[in-house]
Amino acid sequence: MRSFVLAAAVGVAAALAAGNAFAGKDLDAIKARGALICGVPTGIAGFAAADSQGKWVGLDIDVCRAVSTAIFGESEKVKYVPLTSQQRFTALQSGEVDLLSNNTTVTLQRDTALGLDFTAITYYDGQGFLVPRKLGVKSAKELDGATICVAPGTTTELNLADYFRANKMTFKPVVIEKAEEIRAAFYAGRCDVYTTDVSSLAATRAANVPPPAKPEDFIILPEIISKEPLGPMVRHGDNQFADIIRWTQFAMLEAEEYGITSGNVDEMVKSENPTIKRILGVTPGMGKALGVDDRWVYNIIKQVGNYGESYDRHVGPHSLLKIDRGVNRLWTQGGLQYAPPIR
Ligand SMILES: N[C@@H](CCC(=O)N[C@@H](CS)C(=O)NCC(=O)O)C(=O)O
Repeated sequence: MRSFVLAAAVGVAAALAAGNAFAGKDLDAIKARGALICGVPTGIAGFAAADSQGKWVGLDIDVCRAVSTAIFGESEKVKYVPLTSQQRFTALQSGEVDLLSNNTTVTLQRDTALGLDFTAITYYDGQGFLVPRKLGVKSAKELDGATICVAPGTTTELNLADYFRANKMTFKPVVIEKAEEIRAAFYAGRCDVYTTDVSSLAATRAANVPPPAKPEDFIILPEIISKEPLGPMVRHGDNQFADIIRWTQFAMLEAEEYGITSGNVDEMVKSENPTIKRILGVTPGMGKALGVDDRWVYNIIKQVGNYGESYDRHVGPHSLLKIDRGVNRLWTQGGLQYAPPIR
C-alpha cells in the first residue's frame, strides 16, 4: 500500500515536471541559446529599420528589446530576422524565430488556424491610401479604376478587395512582397496608390521619398478602411513565454500611467506608492510569478523606457514620422491603451 502511494506520488511529480518543461520549452531554448530571435519587418522607418550603424531601431524593435530585458536583464540579447509579410507565419511555425514583432494584425483566422497566438495589442492601426498629390485625388471614393500597390499575405489585400466591392469600384492590383520594392514601384509610378497600414504609409512618406521629390508631394487620404490592431505572435505551447511578452507590454503601459520613465526610475524606486512599489519590484513577487527577475520592470524602463517614451522616440510628433498618438494614447487620456493591473 505504502509503495503504491509512493509510486503514485512519483508518477504525479514526473507528470508535473513534464508539464512544466513543456510549458517553458521555448523559454528554455531562448535561455540556453542566450538570445531571443525576433522576426521583424525587412525595413519600415520608425518601426523596424537598421540605422546608419546597422543597429535595428524602432517601436517593433523595442518590443523585442523589452522582452529580452525581462528574460535576461539586458535589452540587447536579441537576434533580428527580417521577414516579409508572406514569410512571417512560416518562420514562426518552423521555429526559425521565437516571436513576431512585425505589424501583424490580430484576426480570428490567424489566431485559430495557424497554431499561433497573439499576446497583446502594441499598436492600434488602420489601413489607408497614399497617393501622389499631383493626382489631385482627395478621397478614396475617387479611386475607381486605380492601379494599387499591395503586399501579399496581408489583411490589406483582403480589405482592399472588400472596400472596392462595397463601393462598387474596380482596381488593378500590383502585388509586391518586399516593403522596399513596393515603395520603389510606387515612387516609380508603377501604381497610382500604395495601400497598407497607415503607420507604414507615414513611414514611407517621411523616410523613403526619393529626391528631388519631397514628402509633401504625397498625401495620405482621409479614409481609414479597416481596424488593424497590431501585436506580437508566438507559437502555441509555451504559455509562460507568451505571458512574459503580454506582461512586458502591460508593464510599459503601467509605467507610463504611473509616471515612471527611464529618466526618473531611480527616484521612483523610493516611492511610497504601493502600486509603484509593486511594479518596480520594491515589493517583491510579481517577477517571481512571471518566472523572471523581480526587477524586470525596473530593468525594462531603465533600458527601453515606458510605452510613451518608446512611441515618442520612434514615431511620435517629434520624430521623423510625426504620427499623432491618437487612439494609442493611454485610456486615462482618451485612448485605447489600457493595461490590467500588475498585482
Ligand atoms: N498589418 C497587416 C499588413 C502588414 C504588412 O503589410 N506588412 C508589410 C508592409 S507594411 C511588411 O511588414 N512587410 C515586411 C517588409 O517587407 O518589410 C497584416 O498583418 O497583414
